[in-house]
Amino acid sequence: MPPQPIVYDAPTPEPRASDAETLRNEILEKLTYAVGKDPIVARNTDWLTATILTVRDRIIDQWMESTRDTWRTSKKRVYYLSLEFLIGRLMRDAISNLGMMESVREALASFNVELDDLIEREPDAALGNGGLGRLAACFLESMSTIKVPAYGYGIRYVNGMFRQEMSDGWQVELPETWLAHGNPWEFERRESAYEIGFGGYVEPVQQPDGSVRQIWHPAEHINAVAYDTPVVGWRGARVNTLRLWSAQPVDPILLDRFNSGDHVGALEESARAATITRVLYPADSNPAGQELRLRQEFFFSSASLQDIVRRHLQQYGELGSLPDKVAVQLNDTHPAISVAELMRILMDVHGLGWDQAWKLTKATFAYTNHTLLPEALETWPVALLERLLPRQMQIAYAINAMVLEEAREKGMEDEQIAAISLIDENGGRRLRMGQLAFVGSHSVNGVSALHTELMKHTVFADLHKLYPQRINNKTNGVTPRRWLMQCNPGLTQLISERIGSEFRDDIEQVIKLDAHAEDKSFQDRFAAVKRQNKERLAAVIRERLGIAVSPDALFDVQIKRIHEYKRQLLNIMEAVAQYNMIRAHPEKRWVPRVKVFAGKAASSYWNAKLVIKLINDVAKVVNNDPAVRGLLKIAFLPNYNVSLAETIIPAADLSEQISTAGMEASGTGNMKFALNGALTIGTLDGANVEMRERLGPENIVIFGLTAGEVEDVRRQNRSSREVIEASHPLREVVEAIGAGVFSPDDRSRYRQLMDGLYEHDWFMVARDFDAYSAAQRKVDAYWGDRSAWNSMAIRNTARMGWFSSDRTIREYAEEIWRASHV
Ligand code: B1N
Repeated sequence: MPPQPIVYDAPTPEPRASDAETLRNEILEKLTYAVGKDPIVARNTDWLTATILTVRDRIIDQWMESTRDTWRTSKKRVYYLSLEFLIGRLMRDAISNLGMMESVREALASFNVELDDLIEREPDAALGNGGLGRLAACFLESMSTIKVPAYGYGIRYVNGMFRQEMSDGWQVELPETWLAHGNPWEFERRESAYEIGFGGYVEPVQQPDGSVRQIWHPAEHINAVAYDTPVVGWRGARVNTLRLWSAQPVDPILLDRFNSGDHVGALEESARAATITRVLYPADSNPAGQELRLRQEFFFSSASLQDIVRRHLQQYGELGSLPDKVAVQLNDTHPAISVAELMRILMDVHGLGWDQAWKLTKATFAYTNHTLLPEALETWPVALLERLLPRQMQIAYAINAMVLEEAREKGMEDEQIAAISLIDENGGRRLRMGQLAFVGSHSVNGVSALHTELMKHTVFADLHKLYPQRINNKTNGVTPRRWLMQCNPGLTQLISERIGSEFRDDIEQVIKLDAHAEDKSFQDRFAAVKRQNKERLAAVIRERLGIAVSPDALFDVQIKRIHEYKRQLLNIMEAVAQYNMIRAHPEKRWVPRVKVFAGKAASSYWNAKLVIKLINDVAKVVNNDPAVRGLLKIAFLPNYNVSLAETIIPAADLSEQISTAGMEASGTGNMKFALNGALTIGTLDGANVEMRERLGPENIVIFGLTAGEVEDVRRQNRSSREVIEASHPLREVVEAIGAGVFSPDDRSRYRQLMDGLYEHDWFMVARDFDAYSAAQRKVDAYWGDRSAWNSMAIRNTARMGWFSSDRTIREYAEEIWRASHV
């Protein structure tokens, strides 16, 4: 296809003004003509839609300008392929980034509508599980902010992350329907549709020049239709696109089957297509090994690559320059099949030879690893791939042969070669997606310094020997717009009063606050902001749980997915120990604490669900025991999501980051808390290690085994029995929970969970217990000197600027993508 000429001086509408008066008129116009509602009967959801449509117009002006700029300047485009984008609500983010907060508020007030009420009405776009999906969302925002021309590519799930309710303290999962009232942010692009094949066979076809081309004849075809959402950077610097694919049948209805009376069969294809993009797999850090998941992965990979190649050809007319103009980042192995699919597109569709196709593929892709948990490393049965994606499997075999040949030439032994092989031969042959992504990329990165080092010595040890330059580190970050400026306006205001406003444009400037950490009057103001945020959270806890908590207590928070390695169990067990101590020693001066938990468990993860129940069981006893005198309160807030995090994080005094060392790749919640002035209690795991370096060891409470020590204990296969028997408080807790003290309705409910700690303490809950307890008492002591506490809190905020996703993205842009940015 010859490149289409692009006309750059095409007419554009006048950019919209954003004063309150103009906004008022336009909101009314949208409400009337787009929503079709009379303001007399309009509800908040109608006003919300009208407001979003009004704001959206301002974004579109900048969106078109950004897109044109990339065409005009021939800048390299970055494509972030991710099965998850946990973007949450978009309206406040957009309004705030466009600097329209006050004018929108004023415009709405003239109709007696409260902007904050509308903000609360917007559903969360929960197209992700946890950290990995939220990281993708922070990255999108930062790429717009620092002006990297970028696209996010993912799936438009009809049902995102499930809604969590509690029934008698147990988690129940309900479908989440974020699209129920329509989605005013998205643009359906019917014209951007691609056919995605599945199944069928591969036919070698002799070419006129004597070469042989493999032609895939899929048995099944499904259309991928694009839905675009604009992503606004800070001060509207740039607007990038989040392009989500929806599966649609090629033939919506098979008329001949319908006419012959087979009414259900006539819609079969339609139903099969719809299934692919219907629901997000609610699995965090453990793979969902079903065929539908593989279909999702290939579906969005293939659609994205076809789109990328089409756009490149349209502008440049040839494929040799692909890696100069295109960088594709694979967010974990979920899009790893892309390596084989791009090879197929280059060779079978565009006729490139193997060597050139391989060179271009490797130079185009980069891969981010997010976990080392062995059970989380994706592999797919070769038999399934041969049936569903026969050509891609053939290519994977050929890649494998080439890599193993290279390894042998470099003198590697059989054992090492087996470790490198893309095919896992142990128990049914499976394709290892991590290995495929590794060999098909020029860069492989971990998400914290520790995690990256562990990658080199564990899963990728042998590939690292073969390609020693490939592994690199990019420590995660979070966007300070959402995670400071928007969620904590009080603190943001206070900071700018003290050090000026430059930090809004360059978050690393918050370091200037450091000089004010010992200033008593500033400490008081800092504490006053925290107190206000705690009052807000206390109200939420009262409304949702009927539990009264005092904002004067220390708010101790653990919010994240429920997982054994994250050790919510350690936290609640320590709370039980504290409960025992308060009752045993009523004469002591205990620090009043509110323990806040929130998080979802994967639907099939029994132990995680049991821990939720345990937290609720312990809460019931502790919260209602008069002997506790309100000194300890436990609150499990249901349905944790991005919006709830935005309420909880600014209100935290203490952030729990207590994973078994070596198991949390990075963590990003840890960064959000510290940025908002919470002290961290944590292990030397993930990014906690780098936080300690930047905060100074005196401003973070570290405890427990190191990753190396955990490895030693495991290697020696040591039981935790002596540990439990040697610690009186620990033994008391294990025995009480195990005997059913907190579950009188079912005394054996936690028996196995507690028994397991003696011989199978894989997560070192027992082994780290005393150290954790001691660390908590150290926190109590710090809290006793409130001025010292406040100065630590200020230093946390001041020194967290480096953990901005702007910094992370700058590193990706310079060191991996070689893409332009500011
Ligand atoms: O990715 C985050 C890290 O900060 C966390 O430490 C890490 O646990 C998280 C399979 C995952 N790793 N792996 C996943 C998610 C969904 C799925 O289906 C694995 N999530 C992480 C960002 O780097």
